[in-house]
Amino acid sequence: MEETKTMLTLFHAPMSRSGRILRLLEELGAPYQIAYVDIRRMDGSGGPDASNPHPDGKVPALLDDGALVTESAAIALYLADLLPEAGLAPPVGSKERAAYLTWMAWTVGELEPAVWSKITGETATNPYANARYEAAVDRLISAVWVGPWLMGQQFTAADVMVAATLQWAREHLPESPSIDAYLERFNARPAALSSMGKDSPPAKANAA
Ligand SMILES: N[C@@H](CCC(=O)N[C@@H](CS)C(=O)NCC(=O)O)C(=O)O
Repeated sequence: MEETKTMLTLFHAPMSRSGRILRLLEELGAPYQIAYVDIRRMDGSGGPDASNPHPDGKVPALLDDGALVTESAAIALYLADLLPEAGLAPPVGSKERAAYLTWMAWTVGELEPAVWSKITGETATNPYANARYEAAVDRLISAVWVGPWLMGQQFTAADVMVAATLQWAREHLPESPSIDAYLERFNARPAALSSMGKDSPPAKANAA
């Protein structure tokens, strides 16, 4: 069989959505490099970085030997399928793929917008936004209550997407021992420590 050689580059900014792809790469055990880039931050700091190939100057962006993938969910799907031996994605064509793809799309299509509507206060003034938020919370809690992972015993890239979102969104969600226990399980995995250590660029050695 022909060996696939791939050079993956993750364009990453500390404390941002690219952290979940960094975590996924650590979970996958893939050889990759990180290109740390600047981004425009909500507090007005930062700005688009000329070295970032993302068309909107955002992160994450992934280059695989010149092929550019953007959008967290697309990158996560791409990577987990690229490295099937890591076992983080059910095989294409399998029935397990149904739930897996659903969770992937749900994270960016429902969970994230629901949390944002809570953060902006829209849930307090707009009943539709509030109902959408409540539905996302209910679905999340009933999934993680069963556990240990979204797809039962199998930890998948969908858990990385959901749990990494929960890491920053936790304070905007209701009290729930099930969510907390799910996050604890996620944070106890070995890749948690290694990805955390790479979130910021290595400090430059002090001049003697
Ligand atoms: N839908 C995109 C969102 C990416 C995104 O908004 N990333 C933020 C960081 S958390 C960013 O790069 N912002 C810079 C900007 O808006 O210019 C994804 O999931 O990849």
